[in-house]
Amino acid sequence: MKYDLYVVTDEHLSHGHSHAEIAKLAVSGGADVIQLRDKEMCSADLFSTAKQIRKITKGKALFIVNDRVDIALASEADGVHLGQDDLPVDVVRHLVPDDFIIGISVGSVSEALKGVKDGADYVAVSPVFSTDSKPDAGPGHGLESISAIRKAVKKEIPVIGIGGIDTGNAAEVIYAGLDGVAVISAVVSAPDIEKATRNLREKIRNAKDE
Ligand code: TZP
Ligand code: MG
Repeated sequence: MKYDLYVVTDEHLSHGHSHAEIAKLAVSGGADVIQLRDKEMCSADLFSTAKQIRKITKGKALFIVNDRVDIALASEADGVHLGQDDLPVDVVRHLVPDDFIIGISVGSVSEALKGVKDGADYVAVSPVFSTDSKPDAGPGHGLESISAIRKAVKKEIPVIGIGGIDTGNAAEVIYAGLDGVAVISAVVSAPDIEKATRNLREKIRNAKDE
C-alpha cells in the first residue's frame, strides 16, 4: 500500500469545505490516503461523515479514521490512526481484523519501535516541523530525527512525516528517507484543494525518482 501523500481532513482549516468535499477533491488530485479527523463532532455525525468518505475513497484511496476505532470499524474504513494518548496499539490490534490498518503517531525511536512491536502497520513522525494546525504538537523534530526513526524501523513498515510540510519542504522529507508525507493545511487550506494535492503529489513523486 502506498502512503506517498496522506491528506488529513479539517473543516476549520478549510475555506468552507466539509470533510467529504475535502476528501473528494483530494482523491481527485491523487491523494493515496484520506484521514477523517474531527475532535468535536458527535459520534452520529462522525459516523455519517465516515460513511460518505468510505464511498468517495472506495477503490481509489485508503480511508483512515483518526482516534476512533469504533467509527472506523462501523464505517468499514481501512484503518484507524492512534496517538500516544489514544487507546494502546496492542489493545486495538486485538479488537480489529488482521487486515485492518493501525497507524501510530510517534516522536522518538522508542515510541516507533514500541508501536511496531505492538502491531502498528505504519508510523507517522509528528511533528516534523513546527505547525499552527495542531496547537499541542510541540516543536518540530527536524530532518535528522526523522531519518533516525526511519533507520530504526523495519523496512516493511512505512514511515511518514506530519507537521508543517508543504510543497516547499516535502522533497526534504523524502530525501531524509521517509516513505510519504501527511498534511492538513498545505492541501485543505489551499484555494484549490485538487490542484494543491496534485502539485504536492508531483513534488513527492519527483523527490522519490531522484
Ligand atoms: N499531527 C501532528 S502535526 C498535525 C497533526 C494532525 C497537524 C498537521 O497539519 P499541517 O497543516 O500539515 O502542519
Ligand atoms: Mg489521536
